[in-house]
Amino acid sequence: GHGIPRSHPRYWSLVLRERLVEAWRQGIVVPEGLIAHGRGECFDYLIGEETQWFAREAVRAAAAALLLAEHPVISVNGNAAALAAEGLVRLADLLGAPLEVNLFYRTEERARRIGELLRRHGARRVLGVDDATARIPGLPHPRGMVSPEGILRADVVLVALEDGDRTEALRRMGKTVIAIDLNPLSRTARMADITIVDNIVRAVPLLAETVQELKEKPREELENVLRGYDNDRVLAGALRFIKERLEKLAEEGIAMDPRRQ
Ligand code: PTJ
Repeated sequence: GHGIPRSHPRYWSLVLRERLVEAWRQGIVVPEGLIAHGRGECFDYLIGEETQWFAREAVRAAAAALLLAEHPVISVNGNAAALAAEGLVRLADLLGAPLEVNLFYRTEERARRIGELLRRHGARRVLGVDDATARIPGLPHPRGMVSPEGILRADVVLVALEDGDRTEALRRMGKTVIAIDLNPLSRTARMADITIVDNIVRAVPLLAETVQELKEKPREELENVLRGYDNDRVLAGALRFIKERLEKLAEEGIAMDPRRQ
C-alpha cells in the first residue's frame, strides 16, 4: 500500500500521485507524464476538483459522437493507462471499439507493457502494440506510428492528455477528435472537436455511463445532441467558470485560520 492516511485533506490527490509514480516504476508512465499530471492538477484546483457543467455537456456530445461513429478508436497513453485503465476498457466494450496504445514518447517495450496492463483489465482488442506500422502524415517517427486497423482508419478518436501537434495532425486527416484535457487553454483543448475539461479519473467513468445511457436512443436523437453542441461555447464556459470562481473566493476571503477549525 501507499500508506497515505485517509484523513489527509488531500487524500485523493496523493493517491493519484502515488499511482502515477508506481506506474513510472513499472515502465508504464514516462517522467514527462509526471510533469504533465502536475500541470493537470493545477487546473483541477481551479475548477474545484469536480466535474462541472461544461464537462458534462462535452461528455454527452462525446458519447453521441462515439455511438454514431463507424470506426471509433480509444487512444491510450501511459498516463491514461495508469489512471483510467478500467474505465477505458469498459468504454471500449460498450462501444465495441478497439483500444489503441498510442504514445508520444514511443518505445516498443512500453507499448507492450501498456498493452498487457489493458489486457489484465479485460480488454478484448488492443491495437498499436505490434501493429503500429502506419504513419500519421506530418509527425516524425516514432511519434506518428499508428495501427492501420485503428487510428489510421478511425473516423472518431478519443484522446486523453494528448499533445497539441498530434491532435492537429489527426484533425488534418479529417478525423473527429474528442479530447480529455484539464487545461482549457492547451492546444489540444482548442484543436479538438469536443473537449472534456475534466480529470480523466472522473471523465472516463462518466463517459462510459453516458454511452450506456444513450446506447438505446435512436440515431436522430444522437445527431441532435451533436448538432446542438458548440465546443467554443464549452471552452469559453470553462474559462468563465474559473474566473468567476476565483472572484468569488477572493471576495469571500481565502485565508484559513486553524484556530477557528
Ligand atoms: O505516455 P506518452 O508517451 O504518450 O506521454 C504522455 C504525456 C502526457 C507525457 C504526453 O502526451 C504529453 O507530454 O502531454 P502534454 O503535452 O503535457 O499534455 C497533457 C495535457 O493533459 C495537459 O494539458 C495537462 O493539463 C492535461 N492533464 C494532465 N493530467 C490530467 C490532464 N487532463 C486530464 N486529467 C488528468 N489527470
